[in-house]
Amino acid sequence: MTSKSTTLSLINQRKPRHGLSRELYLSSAVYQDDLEQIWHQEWIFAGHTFEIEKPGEYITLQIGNYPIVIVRDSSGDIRAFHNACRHRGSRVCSKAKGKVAKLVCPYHSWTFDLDGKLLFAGNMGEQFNKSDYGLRPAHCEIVNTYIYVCVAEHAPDFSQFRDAVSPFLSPHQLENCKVAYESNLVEKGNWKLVFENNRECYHCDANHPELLNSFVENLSVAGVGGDEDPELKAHWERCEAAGFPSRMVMDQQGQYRMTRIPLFNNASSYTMNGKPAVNKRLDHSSEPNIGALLYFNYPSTWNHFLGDHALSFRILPLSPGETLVTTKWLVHQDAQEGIDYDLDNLTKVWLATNDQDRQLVEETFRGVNSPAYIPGPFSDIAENGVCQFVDWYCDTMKSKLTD
Ligand code: 3BY
Ligand code: FES
Ligand code: FE
Repeated sequence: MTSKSTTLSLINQRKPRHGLSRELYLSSAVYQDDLEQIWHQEWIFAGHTFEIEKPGEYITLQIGNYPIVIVRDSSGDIRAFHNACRHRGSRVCSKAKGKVAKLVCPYHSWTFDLDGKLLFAGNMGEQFNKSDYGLRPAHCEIVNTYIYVCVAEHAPDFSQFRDAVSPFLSPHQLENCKVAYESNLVEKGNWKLVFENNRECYHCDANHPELLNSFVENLSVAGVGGDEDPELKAHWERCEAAGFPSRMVMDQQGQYRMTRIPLFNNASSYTMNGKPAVNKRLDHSSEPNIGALLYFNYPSTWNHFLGDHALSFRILPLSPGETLVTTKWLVHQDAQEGIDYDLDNLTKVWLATNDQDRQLVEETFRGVNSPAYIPGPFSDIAENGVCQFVDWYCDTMKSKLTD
């Protein structure tokens, strides 16, 4: 059997409302199929426009097998390129971020303009035509400062997601933000375990003491419902009256979802005491407590937006058993560290939570490694979100592998 039909039959063997089998987490053939069918096809969250504010500023990331560089060009536009030199293939930019006048390959100094054009290539002779060797572009779209990249030859439609998410994000004025702190964790677990873990709070009571000062999982939010919960309905109505789209929107295919939830005990931020960490708000509203807007977009990101700050999370698979989790704490660009916010106070809860989640993912990855592991059932009450993710994964893989 080819790897594709092996992956398909593993997916077809999954029992409804049960976890995935061990091979779907461990096998390098399945991992390659995940890359080819999902990571190399879908729109992947790369970073924020305000991370590359000035011409020549760039960030790099690895999307499966594809190294990518995203740069602001001299006219202020953001462009994504395959970070592989058109000479002999070296990565042109090897750092995570930087600022350059031109993109100069470290190997033989081929020099590309910020728009990707090849400007200089020494010793290539008379016949050599520089215009044939510009950097290869990747698809790039921006929605409310979120830069998304797609490495497929033909990218899927982005406009439906943009139209759905933009009204939710717009009141938060992300274009006035800066990154106050960034953390990068390599979790020793398959990327699907990382997203499964994120989609439930069944584990929160036993594992997230810091987060539970402010976060309470609304069980109807994780899955599909919501309207039947009077507290949530009242929260949505209050926030919408204040100009914040809030009522849950779930993509038909289940790839993305937005919803605004109330926090625990009237907390307004993810701090130890529930009070704002930053004394400059992102939005221009006088509504004292807007709770948290949550949005995820499979396979690469989940996000939280509060009154005083926002958090973006990006996951990138590194191997079957390693996933990079990048977290950014976003605050108003005028907020000054030490004056308007204390960095420890701002980051404490999610640094602790991320590390706890890393341990949960790693312990699960070790457990599913056992030949004796058999996928167990999901809770109908507390694991609808995980089931929704696993269903999306299986449906997506099935439809792509049978195309
Ligand atoms: O990380 C998340 O977005 C979700 C919500 C809080 C904890 N986790 C289950
Ligand atoms: Fe880039 Fe040779 S590989 S200049
Ligand atoms: Fe968690």
